[in-house]
Amino acid sequence: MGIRIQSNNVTLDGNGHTITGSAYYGVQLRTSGLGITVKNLHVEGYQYGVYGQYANNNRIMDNTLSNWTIYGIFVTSSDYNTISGNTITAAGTEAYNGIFLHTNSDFNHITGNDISGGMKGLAIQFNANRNVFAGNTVRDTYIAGAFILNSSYNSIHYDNFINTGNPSGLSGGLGNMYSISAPVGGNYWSNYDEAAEGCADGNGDGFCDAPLALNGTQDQLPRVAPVAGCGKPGMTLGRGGVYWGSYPDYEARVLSVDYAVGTPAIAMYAEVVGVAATNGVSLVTGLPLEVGNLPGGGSLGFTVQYLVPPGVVSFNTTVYTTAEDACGLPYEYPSHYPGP
Ligand SMILES: [Ca+2]
Ligand SMILES: [Ca+2]
Repeated sequence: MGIRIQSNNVTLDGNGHTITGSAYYGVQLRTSGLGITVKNLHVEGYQYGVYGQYANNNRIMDNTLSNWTIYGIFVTSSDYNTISGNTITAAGTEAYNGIFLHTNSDFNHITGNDISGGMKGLAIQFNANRNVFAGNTVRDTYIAGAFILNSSYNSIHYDNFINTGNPSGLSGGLGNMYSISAPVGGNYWSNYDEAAEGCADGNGDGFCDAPLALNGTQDQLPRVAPVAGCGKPGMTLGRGGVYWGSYPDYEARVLSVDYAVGTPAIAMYAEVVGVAATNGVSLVTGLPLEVGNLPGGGSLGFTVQYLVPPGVVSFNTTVYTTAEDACGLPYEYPSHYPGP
């Protein structure tokens, strides 16, 4: 036995220290574990690196799980957990899965992990639904990079699958996806990234022009090059024209201001969630205002209309936007909207 956590709202910060053993569990979350954080811990050996049962709303982050012999991270009947930034390395090809979401494990968010060895990098099985696996790298697995069995509405996108064979895919279940819409798209597959392997990118959009057939499904937008990870979008806001849109607008004192949101990294579903203004100026434009999906290096424009009281000749304004990064993690610019 390694470490068993039986209380809620506990943080275990390993601070880089190592626990070593060969028993069942390196770290075990039990008794309806809630709000537990396990981070910066090196778990060496054990059959299960981290094991959770009825464990919800926990964070397993930035740990190193090495030489586990059955599963790196195994959760069953466990929801809303964040599993991020872990390095998960199997003892050998006879170990099973790097991450295993088992029976009734739903709404887990798995990002930025580096998983290698074992039979499968990720397995989602037995009515485990609505989990997201994005921004991870899976390499050198014996059977599959990722496989979904009899589970529904899971999304596996924006990951790197390097030397993972190609029986990834699914069997049974509904609504599972190996790609979402551009600019995020699907996954990078090292066995489908060049013309000789069937991946041509004639239109230069960074996605293979033909989908990749997987077991029981497809990656609709396989990526030509590996992804670098999630990447907060790092949005910027530029101001364009300031003008009365029409004579009726002028008479009603409705002022239009053009803006453009730019980003060096992919930003999904960017939208304006709040606008603050001084000097009694109020907002005409309804919120939230959808900006759209921004590819990395791109920008999109939008217009905000203000109601300017008589006699006001200048005012300051702050536009608050939100977006998701390529892994679906929230991002706020320039900060959290404090409310009207
Ligand atoms: Ca290749
Ligand atoms: Ca293409």
